[in-house]
Amino acid sequence: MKIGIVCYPTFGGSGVVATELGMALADKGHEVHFITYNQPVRLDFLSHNLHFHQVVIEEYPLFEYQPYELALSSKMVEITRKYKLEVLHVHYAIPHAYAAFMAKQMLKEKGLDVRVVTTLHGTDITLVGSHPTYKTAVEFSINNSDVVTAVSNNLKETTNSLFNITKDIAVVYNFIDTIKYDNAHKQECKRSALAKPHERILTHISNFRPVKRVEDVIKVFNEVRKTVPSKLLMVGEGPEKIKAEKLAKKLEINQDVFFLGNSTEIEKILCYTDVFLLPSQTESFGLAALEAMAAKSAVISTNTGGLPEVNIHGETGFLSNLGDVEDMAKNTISILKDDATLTRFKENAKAHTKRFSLETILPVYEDLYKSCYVRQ
Ligand code: GMT
Repeated sequence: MKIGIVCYPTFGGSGVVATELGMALADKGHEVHFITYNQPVRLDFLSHNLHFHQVVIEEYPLFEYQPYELALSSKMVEITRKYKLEVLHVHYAIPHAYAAFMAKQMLKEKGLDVRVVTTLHGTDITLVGSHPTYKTAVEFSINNSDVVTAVSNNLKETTNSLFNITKDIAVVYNFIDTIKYDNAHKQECKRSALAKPHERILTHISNFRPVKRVEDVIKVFNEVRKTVPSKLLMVGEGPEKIKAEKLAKKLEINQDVFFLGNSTEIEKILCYTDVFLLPSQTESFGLAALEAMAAKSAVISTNTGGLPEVNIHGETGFLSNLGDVEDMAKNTISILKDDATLTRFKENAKAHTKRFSLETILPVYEDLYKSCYVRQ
C-alpha cells in the first residue's frame, strides 16, 4: 500500500512508534512517506520506498504562533496527490488528526479519496487533549477518522470516558523489534565502563517532562544504594533534568548518577541495565519500559494508566502507587538482593515482550489499513 505517516519527529514515544512502524512497513514492501517538520530521529535511512517530506513553516511578523496545521494539511494534500497515497496514518491526535481531516476534505474536492487512521498515544488524550482549550476539536477529529487506535486498553477506556466518542477504538499495543535487542546482547556489553562487577545498574529513560517524575527516580535510587551498591543512568533531555541533577547533588549521590543525554542507540545502554525505573504520573503504555524488558531488564513502575498491561506485578517487576518512593525502593532491593532472583525477573521480563513483537503487531496495522476500504 501507499501510506503517509504523520508524527512528531522527536524522542517522544509516539514519534518512535511511528518511525519504527514506517520502517517496518517499508521493509515489507509498502511505500511509506513521512510528513513532518524534521526527519524523525530514529529514521536513519531513506530508500526507494521510504521517503521524508519536510513541512516548512513560513515565518511572518504578524503571527505570534505559526499556523503549523495549515502547512501540514497543505503538505498532506500535496504528497497524497503526488504519490497517490491510500492511507494517512497520523500519530498523536493534536494537531495531526485535525490536519488530516482538513486534508481529506480538500482532497475530496479534487475527487481524491484518502483514508485517515488516527493513533492515540497518551498525553494527546490524558493531559492535553481533554483540556477545554482543545477538547472540541480533538473529539471531532477522532470521530471523523476512518479508523482510530489506542495503545492500551486503559487509553481506550480513558478516551471513551473523557470524550463523546462515536467510533470504535481498536487497541494496538506498542511494539518492539525483538531481534534488535537480541543482537545488542550478542555484542560486547561494556558494563565495566560504568560499574564495578559487584555493582547493579539502574536506568531511567525519558524526555524528562514533569509527567515522568524524574525526582522520584533519584529518590528511589538514593534509598536503594544505601543497601545495594549501584549506579544510576539517566538517559534523555528535558525540562526537569536540572531538578534531578540538583537533587542528586543535594543528596550527595551525584558521583553515582550519570546523566547521559539523548541517545539513538538505547538498546546498547539497556544491555547493561538490571532494573529500569519508570515512576510516571501517568503512562498510557510505557514504551520505554517495554524496550527495557526486551533488553532483559526488570521494571519498577507506578501502577498508573496502561503500565499494568505491560509490567506484570511480581513477575516482570513491581507496580507501586504514584509517589510511593519507599515501596518502589523496597521492591527494587527485593529484585536485586541475589543473582537468582534478578535473573528470574530479567528472564520473565524478556519472555513477556514476545506478545508485543513487531511480527505480531505489524499485521494488525496492515489489516486496519485494508479495513478502511472495506468499511466505507
Ligand atoms: O510521554 C512521552 O514520553 C511521549 C509520548 C508521546 O506521545 O510522544 O508518549 C506516549 O506515547 C507512547 C507511545 O505510544 C507511550 O508508550 C507512552 O506511554 C505515552 N506517554 C504517556 O502517556 C505519558
